[in-house]
Amino acid sequence: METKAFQTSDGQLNAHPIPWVAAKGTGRDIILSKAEVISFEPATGAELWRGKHGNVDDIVSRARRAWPAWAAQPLANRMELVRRFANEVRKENEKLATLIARETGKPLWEARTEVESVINKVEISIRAYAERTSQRKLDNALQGTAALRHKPHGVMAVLGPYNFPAHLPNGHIVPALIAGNAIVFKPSEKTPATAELLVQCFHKAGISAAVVQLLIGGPEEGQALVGHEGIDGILFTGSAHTGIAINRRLATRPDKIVALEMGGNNPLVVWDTPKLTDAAALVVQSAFTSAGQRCTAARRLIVKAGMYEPLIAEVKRLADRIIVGAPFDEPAPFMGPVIDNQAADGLTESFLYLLSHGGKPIKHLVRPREDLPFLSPAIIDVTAVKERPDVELFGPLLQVVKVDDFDEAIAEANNTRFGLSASLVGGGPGEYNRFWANIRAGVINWNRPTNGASSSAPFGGVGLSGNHRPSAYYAADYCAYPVASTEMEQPRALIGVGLKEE
Ligand code: UN1
Repeated sequence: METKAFQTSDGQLNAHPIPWVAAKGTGRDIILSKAEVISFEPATGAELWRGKHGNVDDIVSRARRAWPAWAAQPLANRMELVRRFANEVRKENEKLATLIARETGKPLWEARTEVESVINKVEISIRAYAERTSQRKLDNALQGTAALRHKPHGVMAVLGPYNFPAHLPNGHIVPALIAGNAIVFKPSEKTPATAELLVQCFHKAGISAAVVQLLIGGPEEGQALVGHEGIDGILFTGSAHTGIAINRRLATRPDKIVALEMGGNNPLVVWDTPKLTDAAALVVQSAFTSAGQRCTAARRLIVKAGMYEPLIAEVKRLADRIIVGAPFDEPAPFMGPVIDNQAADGLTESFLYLLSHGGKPIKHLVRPREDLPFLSPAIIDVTAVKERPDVELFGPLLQVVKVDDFDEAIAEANNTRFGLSASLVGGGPGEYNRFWANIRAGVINWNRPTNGASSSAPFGGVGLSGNHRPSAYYAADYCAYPVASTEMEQPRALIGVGLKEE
């Protein structure tokens, strides 16, 4: 199987000839139309939505004009308005869940959990604002008062992903609004319909249409937005490929705040445990939830040699039972298709690449229909693959590595430039302590899946997974900047030394 070397502007990222899956929006939507974004239902191929590309200059200048009044509102008003937004989403919950399911292909039950997360994010963000960025009087007894207060940056660009088209952009938008920023939201060109409905909920809640605006477009609009003088910050969730391009573009602009939530090549280590069924369930949940399209999905299963046979047998048995289906199928599927045919092609190619480089298939990647992006969960033992490509394979493809001792397991787990999430399943407290101390990742779990990170905790990673601006609970930190002030009602000063006699 011959794979094309992938040409990218950042060279080293894709030095390996494995395709960089779902890295950029160059799908058929863009090919079909340059003036319109068209989204398709992955599960049926039917067109779902189309809309004209927005005008970046117009949208940004409208946001700039609206921002000062929004920032000048009392904080309590802004909090009240985002709470109203939560109510609007609650009213539209079935409509929004149905739309997410249609547009991403994820099962309806899962789309409903996404809507719940959107609603819950509001109270969490209000708490986070108060805890992380509220006003504080500082101790400064003899020198007047000293205060710590936070100011919004101005107009924030939110660039969203397609895997959680409502929840993840919302996790930037809500904290940024509370802090007093205006928002230009550019969704993934694969999920504009969900974005449109989300933005309507903000407007119905009474937030001015100029304070939260939708920018429809493809990579061109994304790039124009990132480089726009009227934008004060970029809050991005997506691939490392695009995140690095944003970072490079703004390398000479330290004045702009950039928060990058990128991918992972996340390890799940299985050590000694008598609870095989639970261990297998954690593996399957971590690798195949959302058809593997989570930044936190386990990509690499690292197993102790002695556990290998029984664990893999149990994982395979469970994976064989997974129902792959359309979002509204009955009985409900565990997972839907991947986002589009291009992504399915890339994953198929990656699987074949690993096979032809010494990978041993445990469960083949099957694509029942050539014209639709449904993929079966796939598992491949890559222990014998000499150079394992350290890329994020964004789909239901789990690579397995067998190791002999715990040091080797940790080294293998850390054998990545990414560092988003990692889990240890089994082992005792001593092993977990070693794991926790030595693993490089922003989410480290024990006997829990690699995914499903709490919105009440900071969410981000090290290495290529982010730029040290964790989101979720810590999103408040990058939505406002601290201003330290010392203050007195009257000027009072005296120079005590170094003056000539009068
Ligand atoms: C995941 O667990 O796969 O609110 C994503 C957030 C995080 C996202 C988690 N809970 O940003």
